[in-house]
This record gives sequence, structure tokens and C-alpha cells, in this order.
Amino acid sequence: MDHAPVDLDHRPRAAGGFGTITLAALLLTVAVTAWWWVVPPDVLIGGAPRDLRQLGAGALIALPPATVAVAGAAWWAGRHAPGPWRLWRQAALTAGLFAALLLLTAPLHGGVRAALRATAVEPNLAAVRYDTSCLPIFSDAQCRQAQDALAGADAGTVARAHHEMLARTGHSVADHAAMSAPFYASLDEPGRPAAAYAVQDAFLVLLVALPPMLLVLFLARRRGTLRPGRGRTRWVAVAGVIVLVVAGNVALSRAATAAVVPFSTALNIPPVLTDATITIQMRQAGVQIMPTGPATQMWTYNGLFPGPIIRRPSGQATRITFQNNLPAAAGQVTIHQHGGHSRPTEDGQPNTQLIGPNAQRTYVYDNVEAGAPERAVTQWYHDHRMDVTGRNIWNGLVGMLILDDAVDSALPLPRDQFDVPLIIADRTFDANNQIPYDFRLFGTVGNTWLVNGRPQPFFDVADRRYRFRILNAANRRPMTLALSNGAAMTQIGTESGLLPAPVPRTSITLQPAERAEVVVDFNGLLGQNLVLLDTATSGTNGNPPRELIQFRVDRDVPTDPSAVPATLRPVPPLPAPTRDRQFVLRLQNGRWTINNQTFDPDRIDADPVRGTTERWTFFNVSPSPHAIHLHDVDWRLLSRFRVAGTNGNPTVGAALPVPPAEAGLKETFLVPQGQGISVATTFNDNLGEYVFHCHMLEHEDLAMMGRFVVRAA
Ligand SMILES: [Cu+2]
Repeated sequence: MDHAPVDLDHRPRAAGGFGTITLAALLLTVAVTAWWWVVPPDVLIGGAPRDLRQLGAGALIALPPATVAVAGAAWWAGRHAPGPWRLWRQAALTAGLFAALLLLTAPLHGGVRAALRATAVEPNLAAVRYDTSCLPIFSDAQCRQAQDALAGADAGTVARAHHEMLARTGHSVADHAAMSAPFYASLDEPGRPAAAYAVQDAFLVLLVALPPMLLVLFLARRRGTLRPGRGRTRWVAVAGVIVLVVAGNVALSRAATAAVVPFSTALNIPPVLTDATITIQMRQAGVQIMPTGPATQMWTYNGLFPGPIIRRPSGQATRITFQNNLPAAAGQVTIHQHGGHSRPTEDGQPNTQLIGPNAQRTYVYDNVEAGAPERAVTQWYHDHRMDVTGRNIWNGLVGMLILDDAVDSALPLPRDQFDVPLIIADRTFDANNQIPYDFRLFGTVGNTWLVNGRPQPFFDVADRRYRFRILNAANRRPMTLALSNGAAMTQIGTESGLLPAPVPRTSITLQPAERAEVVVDFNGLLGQNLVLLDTATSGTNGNPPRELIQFRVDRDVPTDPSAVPATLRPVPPLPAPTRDRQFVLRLQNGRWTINNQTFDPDRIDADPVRGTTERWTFFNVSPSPHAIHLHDVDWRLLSRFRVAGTNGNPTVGAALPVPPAEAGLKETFLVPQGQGISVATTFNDNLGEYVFHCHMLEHEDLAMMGRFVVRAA
């Protein structure tokens, strides 16, 4: 290596000192970036490749273009680039050649991505289940608490417990992997041009290559192989390159993850099925969720996401035949009519009465409650299969079900086209607009919010009242809804129908599976645009509120016949409870437990007698909130409180206020960490077996579920 200063204004030698340094730096760069370049981000967990196979595959594929690029650049620099800018020219040419070669080898990328994802994701599922990495929604203290709770368990213990759990529910880890692999493979259908990946990859490589390039410049300067040039010009050039590379990455990553121009597509309103006999086909279908790029391959009801809305008069039986034409990877499925007072055989049990591949099952919903028509209500139907509910719902098996009755219809609330469903859920889209599912111990969240299955739609409204039936259909994400003008929404209903009286609310927090029916009055806002926000994550990490849907008040109506009465619908009387049960929610050995136990189909956790009233108290001493969902009957919230005592023996501490919006009937309740709730119900309905569980779906899939059996008096 030649350490002597070189007069770069003269014709240079082909491979002088700076050339050697540059060559070494570029090889280092190639090695560092290889895995990043070739391994798609959705295969990575926690930002690192899972194993050496991925690293090796990345390096192998990066090597040929890198070698050609370095050789070509050295040749060119040695002949044609005299002067102080030779180093820069060399770097720029190397980058350009690299990008061009990536483009030329683009078809290879898609295949490698598909192969890596198919082989890497599912076999690691069991390991991922015990991933303790924290989501941004948790505080550092909560993360530490979770990690402490898991620290005591060795991997073998955790794995054995998991195997036992899977075995009890009729699954093995191998089954699980085998079931899911074809689904992930099927996601890699041609859509986004391979060249688009390559351009994006090239920018990624440049981003990573930038620091070593700067280091080379610095070293060359120090060693005197680069003559001091015009300093200002050089650093302007440095800044220019940095800006270009960073801007390219930002632009391309946005284009790749969510090519969404806010409020550029109209609100999707699913078709409404009203017949007494309905057939719904479950199948994989491409759904055009993103306004540009390929359709998203999803598991759907009738090819739709969300599925069709089922709207029926209460008290009239509805027979729905669900045909399982999903890919074999889906395995057996089951459908829960969430909120319904269904008989046990019709409730969508998680581990029995399943619908196998290419089989079908007819569910009969009586829509009757204690012998009378059910209260009018916004319910939903979704998959409930043990272990994989999170995956199945994430993949699309979700739809809304509405029951109407005379009491609700007699009120002057907005109706017909002014009565609008808003099903909100989050998903993470990859560069190909697909949504590979990534199981997380604390629950899987997405980075793109969807309203009725579309990102950031707009909805043209008249200057009058609208009734919105809002469902949080997310796997794990709680949402806090607010209007951008700060105005109050009038909440009129919960998961179990109308409230006793309307409640004005400037923000409404919904846990997964919770519903809120609200009336929004657009009167006086003609010509204005309002946005429904999720403010739940704003304030942390400086995130702005998420903009979910834009309401454009684009037309005037002379009169608004609707109104929100001062009283809506009384709740039925609740007799004094005659039986108390207590349930403690914990995180133990990587599993979410209820009274130190996970789901066991052979164990009964509560056996209430029909006709009696019970009070159930839940204590949350785990490091996550939970959303407790109780099947079959509707419940009343008696109290919220802080947990006192110890984690081993929690007791009821200081009372917390019960919000007026929780004064109605409900079946899904938030239990924040360190807090508890008491709820009560009269088991006045069906006999038989039901489940209760956390509705944060990954908690549920880790078997945070119990069984109760309603016995005859
Ligand atoms: Cu939970």
C-alpha cells in the first residue's frame, strides 16, 4: 500500500492507496448490507436475521453484483477520474453499478423473498411466541415487568408447557407450522413489479453504504492520498448525497408500506344480507385494500373484507351455512357470533364442532334472549379456532351482524343510509401489499389503520345527524376515538345495545371487540371536513393522532328528522348476586393465565345455575391490559378498582369511577394492569357450555381462556 501523498491533479495509478482502502471498505459494506438487502423485513424478528442460513443466502446473492461493481469502479477510477473528486466519482460509480445490477437481477429477489419467508416464518413460530420484545405502546417499566416475569422460566419449561397446551387443544407445533406454511407461500403472488423492489433495495444499500464511504473519505484525507480540495464544495456534496439517499429511502419505504394518499378512496360499505337463510363461503381472495399495487390475499367471508353485514330482525331465527373453502393451511375453523345469546352448539366453540376443509356447517341463531327477542344490537361474527384465532382474524375472517327490534326502531335515531357501520382494525402491509401474520406475546399490532377494510377513506355526509356503529376489530390495539374539531360524539350504545341515556363524549376508548354506537351531528358544518382520529398512541414518541376517516360535509338538507332522545332504553333489573367468583389475570412462564391456569377443555372454571345472579371479579396483576369477553349473556359493570394486596393474593383496593358509558349492558370489559372490575349477570338464558377469555387475540391464543357451564336449577 502506498502511503505517500499523491498529486491527484496528475494522472493517477490504477490502484493506489485510496483504491485499496476503498476496496476494503466496500467489501465490508457489502458484507454488512448483504443480509439486509436480501432478507425481507417481515421475515425479521426484532430487526435481526433469524439464523445463519438467511445471512449466508444474503451474502451469496449480494456477492456477484458487488464484485462486478467494485471491479468496474476501480477500473474506471484508474483511467478516467483524475483530480480531487476521484474518490467521490469512484464511490458514486460503485453505487450506480450496484443499483443497476440489482435491477438486472430483480427477478431473483422475489423468489428469494418467497423462499425465505416460507421457510423462515412458521418454523420459528413457537420461538416467536415467547418473544419478550416490547411494543412501543408499553412503557419501559411495563416491559421490565414482563421480562422479569418471564425470566424465571427456562426455555425448555416454556416449550414443554406450550406443547402440552397445543396437544390439549388438538394441535402440535409441527401441525401449526405445516398448516401455515402454504398460506405464507401463497402470499407471494406476482403483483408489485420486481424492479420496484430492486430500486428500493438499491436505496437501502446506499443508506448503509453511506457511513463507510464517508469513513473512506476521512481516512484518505488523513493518509494524504486525497489532496485537500475546496472544503466547502466537498461538504456541500456530502450533504447532498446524504439528503438524496435519506429522501430516497423515505419516499420508497412509504411507497412500499402504504401507498396511501389520505382520504383518496370512498368509504367501503359491505353488502347487507337480510335473508333468514344465508350461505357464506369462506375462501382465500385478493382484496384491493391499498389504492395502488397488488390486491391483498386474505381469508374472507364471501371474498370480502370485512365480510358481508348480516342484518336481521331480532327474535327471528337466522340460519347461516358457512362453507370452508379456505386453503388447507387454514385447517379447521369455527365461527363465533360475538355478542349473541346462541345455544352452546351454535356458539362457535374453539375446539369442538369445527368446520374442516371443504366441509360446511349451518349455525342457527335464534336471536332470542331469555325467551324474548334479543335487544337490538351491533354484534359481529368471526373465527374462534383455538390457538389460531389471531391469525385467522388477522387474515380477514371478520364481519358485522346487526339485530333490529321494535324498541330501537321506534326511536327517532338516524336510520337507513344515515346508519353506517365503521369496522376499524390495524394491519401491517409488506412491500407487496400482503399482511403476513407475526405472533407476539403481548399481541400483534399493525401500522396501518383500516376503516371497513380500507386505509384512510373519505365519506361524504349531509349536514345532519348520523348513527355510526363502531367496532374495534383489531387483534390487540386499543383505540381512542375523537373528532378532529374536538366536538363531542353522542354515545347511544355499547356491545349489548342501547344505553339507558345518551352520553356525550369527546373521546371514546375501545378495546378489541368492544363496540360503541354514536350519533354525530354534522349540522352547521357544511363545506367542512372532519376527521375521526385515534389518539391512543399520540403523545408517546411524539406521534401525531392517527387519521382514520374523513367526513366531508358536502350537502345541505333542509331538515333533519332524526333526534337523540334524552332516554333511550332502560337496562333490565339486576337481582342481588348470590354467588361470588374471583379470577386473577397473570403472566406466568410466557403464558397469560386466569387463576394460574390456561384453557383446558376438560376443566370447568365456573358452573352457575340457570336463573341465578353471580358477581365475577377480575384482578389484573399482569403487565398488560386485558379485554375480558364473556360469552352467552350480557353483563353489568358493578365497579372498577385498584388492585391492593399482593400479586400472589390480590384484593379489592380503592374504588375507581365507573364511566357513564359503561352503565349499559356489555360483554367485553377493559381490565387495565393493576386494576380490577366486578361484573354481574343473571344466567337467564341457555344451559350448557361456554367460554370466557381475553379478546386480545394473541392472549386468547396463548390460552387465556376459561370455561363455564350453565347448569339447570
Ligand atoms: Cu389479554
